[in-house]
Amino acid sequence: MTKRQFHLALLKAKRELDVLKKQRLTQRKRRHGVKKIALVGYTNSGKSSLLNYFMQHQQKHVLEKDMLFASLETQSRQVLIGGHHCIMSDTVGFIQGLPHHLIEAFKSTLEEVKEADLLLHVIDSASDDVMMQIETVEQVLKDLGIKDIPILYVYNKTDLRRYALIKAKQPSIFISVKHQIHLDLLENKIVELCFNEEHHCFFKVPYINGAIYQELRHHCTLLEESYEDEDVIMEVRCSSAIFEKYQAFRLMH
Ligand SMILES: Nc1nc2c(ncn2[C@@H]2O[C@H](COP(=O)(O)OP(=O)(O)OP(=O)(O)O)[C@@H](O)[C@H]2O)c(=O)[nH]1
Ligand SMILES: [Mg+2]
Repeated sequence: MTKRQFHLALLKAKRELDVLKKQRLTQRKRRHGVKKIALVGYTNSGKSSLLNYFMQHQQKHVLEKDMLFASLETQSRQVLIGGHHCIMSDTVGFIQGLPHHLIEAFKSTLEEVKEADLLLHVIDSASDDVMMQIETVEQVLKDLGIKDIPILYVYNKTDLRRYALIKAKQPSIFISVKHQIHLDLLENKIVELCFNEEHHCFFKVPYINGAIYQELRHHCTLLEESYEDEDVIMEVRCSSAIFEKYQAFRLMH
């Protein structure tokens, strides 16, 4: 791709992003409650392919292409993971060296990521730049202020290279979407992180954080609840994903 083509692609992306921003606002209002999983990762790593795999029994497909910025919008679909209904969001691919004026536009497409219970960081394990790509994505997440949402590192495209050479970040899983390798293990891992309620803990939620309270009520098994002057104390059983995500509200003993 020439420099000129690259800039034209960016300009086109910017225009489309403005339209999509409006659509997303209305979409987001409609959904809450179900577990949310967001696919993040460098451009071309296989995010849309993975979402398509999970939606293979449904009609609609998301755009999957070997090109820069194939996915410009955050597309969310309802999928079944290990028998559980989840919302899975495909996001715009991250990229290094994005021109300054486009960074904000890209970040606004990632608002959805902040609301996720689990992030699947999809990595092209066959890329020569794998470390740079992982770091770029982590920097974007950091810039978005995301630090408490659990991440599963999904090393994709293992059909292309001897992935044993990669020192994986944890927790991780090695898959190939194209050849459907280890996708069952991926599904198990997601269930383990999202649905196994292995934590027994207390949350202290100020009354002014009504939305957080609702989320916890929806995602946890409530054992007991008591009311203080400004907070509600919840004793619950919850998954690792919730345990990490709402860390700031957890009562430490
Ligand atoms: N060899 C191989 N190719 C794959 C695999 N998974 C996806 N691909 C290919 O990688 C290319 C990019 O896949 P996408 O799913 O569009 O990637 P993406 O992460 O959504 O890309 P952006 O939308 O640009 O961020 C496509 O040509 C896919 O067919 C895999 O497991 N092995
Ligand atoms: Mg895509």
